Amino acid sequence: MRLSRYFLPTLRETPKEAEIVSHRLALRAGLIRQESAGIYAWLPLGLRVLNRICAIIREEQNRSGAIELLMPTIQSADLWRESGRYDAYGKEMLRITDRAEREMLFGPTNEEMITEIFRAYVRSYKALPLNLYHLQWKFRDEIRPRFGTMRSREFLMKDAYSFDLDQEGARHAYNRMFVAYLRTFERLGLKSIPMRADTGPIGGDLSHEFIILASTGESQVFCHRDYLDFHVPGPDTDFDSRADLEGIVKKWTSLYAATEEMHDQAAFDALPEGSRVSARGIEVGHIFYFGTKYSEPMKAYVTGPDGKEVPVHMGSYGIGPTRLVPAIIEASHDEAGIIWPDAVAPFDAAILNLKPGDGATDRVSAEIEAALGARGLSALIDDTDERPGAKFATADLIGLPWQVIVGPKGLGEGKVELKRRATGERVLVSPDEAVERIAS
Ligand code: P5A
Repeated sequence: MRLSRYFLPTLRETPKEAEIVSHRLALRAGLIRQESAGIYAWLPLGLRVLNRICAIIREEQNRSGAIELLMPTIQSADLWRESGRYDAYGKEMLRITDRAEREMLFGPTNEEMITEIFRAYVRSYKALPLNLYHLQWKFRDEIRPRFGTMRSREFLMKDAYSFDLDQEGARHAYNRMFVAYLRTFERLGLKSIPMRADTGPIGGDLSHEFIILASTGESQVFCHRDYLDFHVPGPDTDFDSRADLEGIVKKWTSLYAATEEMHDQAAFDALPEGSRVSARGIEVGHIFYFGTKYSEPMKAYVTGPDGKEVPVHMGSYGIGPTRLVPAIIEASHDEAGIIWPDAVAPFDAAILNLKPGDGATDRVSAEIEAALGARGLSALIDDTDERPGAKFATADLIGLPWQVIVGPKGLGEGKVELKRRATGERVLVSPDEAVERIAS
């Protein structure tokens, strides 16, 4: 992709309204634009990151056995009256009336709708276990939307919903998501810690928030330091093995870890002093087991092996992709800008053509892009007529993992400069060698 033909509206000035670094960098690097309070447009570069995050989330959901569908954003109020949440949800729910005066709403979550879909088709325990998920926009009329897409009113959520015959089955479904979340956040370059959490308006009594430690996090959290070095299960994890998953979850819940609402100061104080971590955290995922809270009032019953009808046991499991973008920036940046982890970078490399219009720099820049493309990697060529200094600053700001600097002087000796954004390390190499190093 050539920058001169792309749409990358970067800002030189630091936007005044942005209080935290991820919000400042997301605006300056041209990832997002605020359209109303807590409502954002995703600009091309930001959308590429969001799409890569969603792709990793999908892979790990699918690996764990969940099945993707897509439910609408607009829901009927009657559905929410069945569960009793229409009134309980309060002002956070955006209520809408259609032309026929029917009461509708912009979904803040989908427990009711998925329960309606389930009960319409499933009658027997033989269809279980079942876990259905989607990636869909949500709206919550938050009192204080802030920090850009970290806490917005309109936001993307991956929400999964599990259905099981009994509590034991539901526990396995919970463990599947628990492990899938550990893997997902690790692949996104983040260290997540599952913490006992309050269930709020979703309900139930078993719940974990997945927290990323960050000084700008909105929640106060408490945990044992050893979690920071725990091993995350590999891709060969057997998601059908109840014993294996139980073992992993036991280990990951064996030490103290709680959000402020669930904090037990005495238990925390009992940890050796050097093991106590009391820090700010960002909630990037939240999982719930709530049994028959929705299936009973909404009559989602299945016939068990003994011929008896029972309400199905459910859980729900959320990840916030539009929150993950700033969470990753909080975890990975320096004074010059963003440092994208390889797995989510909007392009794999920036090619800085220091003299556009020069036959050799144009040709070599295009050749490097093509060679990277042949290896399944993407590049953004800066072919604008900005000064080299401005090109370096933009490249550091947008934070692609590699920079290939193509100038007439270096090319005279058959070399380009290759810079690793994360370490600042630079080497002079041939164009072929640069491609090899980026691809390896
Ligand atoms: C679980 C899935 C739920 O809504 N119902 C379906 C359950 N859980 S939750 O904790 O309320 O939200 C799940 C995740 O969504 C993200 N999130 C947000 N992201 C940006 N702005 C917001 N205002 C916002 N609210 C929730 C979080 O990542 C959260 O963990």
